[in-house]
Amino acid sequence: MTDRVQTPSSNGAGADIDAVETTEWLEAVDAVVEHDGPDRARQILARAVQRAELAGSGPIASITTPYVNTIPPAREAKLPGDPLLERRLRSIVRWNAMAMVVRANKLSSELGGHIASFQSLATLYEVGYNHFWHAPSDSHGGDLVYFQGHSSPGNYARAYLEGRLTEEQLDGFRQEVSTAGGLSSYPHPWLMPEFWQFPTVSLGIGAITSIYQARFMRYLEARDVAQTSGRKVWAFLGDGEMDEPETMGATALAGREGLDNLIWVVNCNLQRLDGPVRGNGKIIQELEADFRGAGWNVIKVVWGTRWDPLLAADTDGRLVKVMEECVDGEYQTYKSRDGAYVREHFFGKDPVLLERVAHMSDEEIWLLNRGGLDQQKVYAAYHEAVRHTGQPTVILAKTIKGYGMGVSGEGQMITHQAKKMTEDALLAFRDRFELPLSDKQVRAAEYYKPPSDSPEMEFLRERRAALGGSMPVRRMAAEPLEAPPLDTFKGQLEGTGDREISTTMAFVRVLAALLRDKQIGRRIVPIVPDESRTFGMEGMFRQVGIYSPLGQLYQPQDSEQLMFYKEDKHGQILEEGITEAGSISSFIAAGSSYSAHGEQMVPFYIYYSMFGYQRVGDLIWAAADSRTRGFLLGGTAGRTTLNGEGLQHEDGHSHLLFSVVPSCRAYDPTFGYEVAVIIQDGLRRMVTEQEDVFYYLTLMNENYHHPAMPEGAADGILRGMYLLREGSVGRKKKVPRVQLLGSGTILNEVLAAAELLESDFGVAADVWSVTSFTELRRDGIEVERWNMLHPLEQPRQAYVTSQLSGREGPVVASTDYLRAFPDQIRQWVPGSYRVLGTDGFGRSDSRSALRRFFEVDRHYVALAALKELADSGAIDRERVKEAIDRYEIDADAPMPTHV
Ligand SMILES: Cc1ncc(C[n+]2csc(CCOP(=O)(O)OP(=O)(O)O)c2C)c(N)n1
Ligand SMILES: [Mg+2]
Repeated sequence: MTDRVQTPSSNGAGADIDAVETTEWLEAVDAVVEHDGPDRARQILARAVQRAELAGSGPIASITTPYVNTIPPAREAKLPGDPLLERRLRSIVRWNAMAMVVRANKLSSELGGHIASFQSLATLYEVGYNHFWHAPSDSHGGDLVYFQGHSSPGNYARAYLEGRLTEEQLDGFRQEVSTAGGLSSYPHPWLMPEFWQFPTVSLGIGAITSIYQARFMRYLEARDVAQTSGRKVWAFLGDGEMDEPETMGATALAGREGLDNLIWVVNCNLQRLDGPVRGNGKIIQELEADFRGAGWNVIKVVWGTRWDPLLAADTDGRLVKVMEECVDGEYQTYKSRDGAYVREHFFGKDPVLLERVAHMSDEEIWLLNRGGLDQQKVYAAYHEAVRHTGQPTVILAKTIKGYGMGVSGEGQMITHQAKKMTEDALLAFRDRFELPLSDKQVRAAEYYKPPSDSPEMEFLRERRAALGGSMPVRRMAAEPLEAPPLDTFKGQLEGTGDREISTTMAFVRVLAALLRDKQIGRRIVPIVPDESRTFGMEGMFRQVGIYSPLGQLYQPQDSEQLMFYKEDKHGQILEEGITEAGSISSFIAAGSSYSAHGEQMVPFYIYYSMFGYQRVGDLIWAAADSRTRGFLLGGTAGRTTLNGEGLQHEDGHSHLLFSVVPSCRAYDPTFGYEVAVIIQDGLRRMVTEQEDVFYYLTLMNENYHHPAMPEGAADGILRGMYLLREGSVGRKKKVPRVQLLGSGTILNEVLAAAELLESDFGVAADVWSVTSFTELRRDGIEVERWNMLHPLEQPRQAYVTSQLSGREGPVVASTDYLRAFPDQIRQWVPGSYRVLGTDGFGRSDSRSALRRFFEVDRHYVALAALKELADSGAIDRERVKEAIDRYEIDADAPMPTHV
């Protein structure tokens, strides 16, 4: 979409404004080549190119520019207002952020917290707060800022000055259970739903989700759902965080789609937790090349204003040469020492430079500041970033980790984890930032808030009022929507008659019906990572189109066909390509749109179940924390149902993984009507009631008949189980009886087992469809807890118990998942309970061979039931052996987990 090496200054370059001058230059090059050879020409041109880049030309021939600021001083927009006042305000924020961590750890050092990271970030945040970030208001939709997770004390300190948090709340930092209104360690919408918008502390997650957020804002606009232009997404990332694959993994998308509503600020304090990020290199230069290659506008903010005269005088390039030769490990060490050390070890690398700074005192050398800590440089960078068009912008800001912490951490290896400050360091901090605190107040780490009518407080209020109010702030709900009634999915409720279909197909039909729905249709967001054809969804390409900001610039190969591949500026499907991390990021953006944009959207993200939680579990956790609503569909699930694909594809555990997410409702439906009931009720809960839950449904690709929905089944489907088949023998005479449980495709094996038990062994079998062992367990846990806490009251009964008690015979469950999955309900099953499951690595074969191998097929279900009956004395043991022989079961086959 954009020229990959385009920069602000090269915008519009092209027309030759002086052809004669150009010819002279070219002739000069020719002459050099002729006299001194091409090597000499390269040498001269490299110097000339560098000179132009230093003047702010942007990159010319290479992908990186010299190790100086991208914006030359002459082009800087000037910070409006009173710089000293802003410094004083920032110093107060710095103090309070530090004090809250120090105070919490005086109480108990087990609470933890971080001081050093925010101290390196303070200027980068405060310039944003004072001049750039719009809160949502009548005149602006609001910018979305992804704050760095472990710098949260900086945000709390700001909120305190703005009157949003009290001192008691600051003192409740990291004490959310014992203190009313205590503050969460990191940004967690789940814990502070009116404050934090985006969970960022798991490194890399803020990065990738911010890209897809910016992209989703474009989508909302293209789909005519919301006006999002003029709003920016800002993400603050650590330089160490850049090593996470999630951080850099989607930068090309942002470049390709020209997301100029996205601004990343990388706080290059040169350190991560253990030590330097690139001790032997330079992180800023490395990132510059990476981002430029990905099509981003790169703004380096390396040096502060105090360096400007030295750089201006550096006509021979000696200073820049030393700047480029120094590695980050050295830059870190300089800032942990003093001016004399910097003189000797930095300027001392070149005697001419030593000479050049001879007139400066050690103190003056020490005060040579870094760009990311200089409000003027930061302001200029932000000013350019918000105006840049056609590309996302990354600001690479050089700072100092633990800035101001002195002996307690500045530039020190151990600074990341420092949560205490020595008294001397506290006093030095006070002096350095000129805070009006007595020694006693300093020693007690008292909070400081200037009087309400002080210039600092007036400025703070005036700026935030001008920018629409306080930030961060999170919207908890949007306009409720009506969920379509259940008969919208009539086709699924009535069964398939003679036709055999899969639950995936049933789901696609449900989705198609939703897309057609007048109320909710345009709010549905289908998300697929290159698997539409696998799931039989390719018909939707043509129907609703694949979103592309460019539309379709080519005639698709299959254009003659009815269902051709259609990209469209207004397309509805997010066809993400092969990125599950990107897809789940889109899921988060869409599923939290009610909050970020005040518009409810309903994502349906369908993928190979094995490449779901297992692959992107931490992002799923972030989705839950974000209070995301929507549907995840684990396609072609089960360890024996996706039979040909083998070990890496066959999922026998995604349900267990999802069972750990408190806000996830997970189901393993067998029939189309179950899929319809679950989705309809999910919509009701999410878009009408606006509960912050999301759904996980497993879908299969095995075709079979789907019956019509039995009367009254809906409640049981949602709660987790209902009786599907009543044993037919034994109505008149007394025969042994069993209760068989199953889910997903294996429920069909269970139904077949019931027939075998009746016809071959005269045993009556009732069959239950268990749509969610996980929901049943949740209910059981809650009931058990209530009973424990209310010993004198009438005990309540778990739903499983209420269904199975009064029914006769042992209980046997079989599913396409590990035994631990049905085992979840064991303690609420009355009487004996035997579970079968697909423990072990998957492999390829026919479904029946695999089900036999994993011992979950109809014959094993029958065998297990007979064994339970024999153990209870209801039948003879011989009958169990008879089943083994009749069904040709190899009693000495190895455990599937051992092979
Ligand atoms: C995925 C993940 N891994 C590890 C951590 C633990 N952790 C928190 S901060 C940090 C170092 C961060 O360094 P950097 O990104 O440079 O940020 P800085 O604090 O220097 O600004 C680590 C390892 C985490 N929060 N998330
Ligand atoms: Mg860092």
